[in-house]
Amino acid sequence: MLIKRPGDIKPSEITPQGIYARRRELIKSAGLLAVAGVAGIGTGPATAQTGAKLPAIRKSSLSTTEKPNSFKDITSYNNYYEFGTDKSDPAENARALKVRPWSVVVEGEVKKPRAFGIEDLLKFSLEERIYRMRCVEAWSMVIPWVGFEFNQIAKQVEPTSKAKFVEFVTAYQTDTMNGVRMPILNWPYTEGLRIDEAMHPLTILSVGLYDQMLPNQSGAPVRLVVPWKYGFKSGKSIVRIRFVEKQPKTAWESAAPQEYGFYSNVNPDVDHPRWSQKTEKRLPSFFANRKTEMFNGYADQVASLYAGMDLKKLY
Ligand SMILES: Nc1nc2c(c(=O)[nH]1)N[C@H]1C(S)=C(S)[C@@H](COP(=O)(O)O)O[C@H]1N2
Ligand SMILES: [Mo]
Repeated sequence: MLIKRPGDIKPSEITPQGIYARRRELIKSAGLLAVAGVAGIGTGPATAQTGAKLPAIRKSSLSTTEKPNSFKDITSYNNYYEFGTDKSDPAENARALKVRPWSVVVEGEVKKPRAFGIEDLLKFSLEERIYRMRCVEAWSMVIPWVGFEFNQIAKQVEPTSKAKFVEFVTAYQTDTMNGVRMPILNWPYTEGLRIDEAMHPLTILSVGLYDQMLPNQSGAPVRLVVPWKYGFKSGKSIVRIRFVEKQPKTAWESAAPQEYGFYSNVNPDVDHPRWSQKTEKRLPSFFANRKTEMFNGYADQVASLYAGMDLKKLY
């Protein structure tokens, strides 16, 4: 194959535009269109649960009162690079994702490691959490997730005193994900949180959107949601959760360490090396005329987690 190994790519090539240009180039030069075509199939029983109606869901006092984006906005403009790097790619290509059977293995520094089938996860008491979500690319949306607090999982597996961080590993399906043939990231996509961030009541595992099971492009059947951090911290289609002692390396840190830190808290005072983070466009508006707020507006709830830390260094 003509594809470079991830280590051969300069971080400067990993701009949204750079990825796009590279991909066009690769498709042309390697004839990958045929390979990419596998993502068109996949509407069999394996995906039957996606989109199914959820029962009446409790409302949460932790929801924003801002007006949510439409279901269509939320599911037609996505980042899910395993299915392509254009915002419209996941809606099209993630149809192939196999979401049943599904289980999430929870292991590492815990007293009771176990796997949770998706059926087990759906038994947690689900509530609606309407959150502002802010992408590092300076766009934002308001999204009515349905899910449960991550700390509910922790309660069941009982982390040991050595558990200082949590690593999240997402699905790697070489037969359904056309994007993983591109050396954009070290697949599978991984993310991490410090244990107190993971245990914070705002951190949820989401299984639904509005009154439906999560659409595939949104991270079916289960994804993380961390509303005070840039969107990439919210890993989609999670298969493994590890409680660990040392700070895990995340996929974006490995790809471009000078651009993406471990914490990645939304912060208008720390620009991305190549663009400002002071403002954002609230989709579907086209204009970046909205002021970005510290911790994406969740400072009252989470600022204390970072007391004494230099957030310009630890971005
Ligand atoms: N597995 C995986 N998870 C991912 C991504 C991805 O490419 N792969 N993109 C991230 C980014 S950059 C953002 S902004 C959010 C987007 O979530 P949404 O499309 O549901 O709004 O998902 C995050 N989770
Ligand atoms: Mo993002």
